[in-house]
Amino acid sequence: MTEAASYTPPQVWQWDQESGGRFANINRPIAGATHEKDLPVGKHALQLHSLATPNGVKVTVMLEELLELGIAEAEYDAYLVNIGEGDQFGSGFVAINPNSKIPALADHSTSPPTRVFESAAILVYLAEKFGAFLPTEPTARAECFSWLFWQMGSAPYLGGGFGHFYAYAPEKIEYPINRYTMEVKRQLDVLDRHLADSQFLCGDEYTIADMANYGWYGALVLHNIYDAAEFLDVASYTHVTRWAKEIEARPAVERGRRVNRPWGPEETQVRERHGPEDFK
Ligand SMILES: N[C@@H](CCC(=O)N[C@@H](CS)C(=O)NCC(=O)O)C(=O)O
Repeated sequence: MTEAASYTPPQVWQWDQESGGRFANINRPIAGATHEKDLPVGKHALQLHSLATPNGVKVTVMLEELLELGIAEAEYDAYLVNIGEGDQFGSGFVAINPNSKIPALADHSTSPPTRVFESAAILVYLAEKFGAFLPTEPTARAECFSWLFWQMGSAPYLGGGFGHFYAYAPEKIEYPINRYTMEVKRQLDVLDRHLADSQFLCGDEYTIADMANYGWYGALVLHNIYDAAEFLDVASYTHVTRWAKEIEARPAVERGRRVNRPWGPEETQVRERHGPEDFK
């Protein structure tokens, strides 16, 4: 093992604003708004404020899947939240998500509007509102919730742990990279073993659990996030790859991945989405 720089924690931790790293300019040890800024409100009942990261894509995929089923009430306005610029700390955004993270949804079909934050809560809210992509039979519903919340508990080790130390930290430190690589490979193996015998995460029914897990693990095995595909040997997780490819071939997923995406080829970006014409 390589030598890590020694660090003796002080008695009481102090915020060092110069601590560096890719997200140093937005990381803070306090919550709340930094500036006054109202959110725009479009013409549809559902107002999404998001960005096409793995957590954001889960929700835009769900909304596009609902529209694909012909549910017109699932039409939505999607506004871009530039987290690198600190948009998530504007007063309007904090009012719908006190945790200052995308995605956040406001449903204006209720009075006052219903706010929903945390991607899994949004997926469940939409699934229950429209009666789709969430089994009603109790055993199947429990399996769906299990894989949905497995994803919510697991992905922070992938993103905040592995991704941070492998790709974003100002220096490569062997200890955390080893620790989180071990965990991410274990997670991929959990999925791979399960998907060896199952078309989707909850049997042969495509559900919000697949959408949530595809956002993260689909990006990992198909899109080389963190530039780590080779390092993690993602190609060896053949069942995860088969499952992710099957999901990615769905037209709603193709559209959902593009919404609120300010990067990649210009013609694939749909920075704001207000109707189907935005995909042209
Ligand atoms: N558990 C949350 C995580 C959301 C999250 O971490 N969002 C990130 C982008 S993927 C974000 O908004 N980060 C901005 C920040 O940390 O200031 C969810 O699933 O909705």
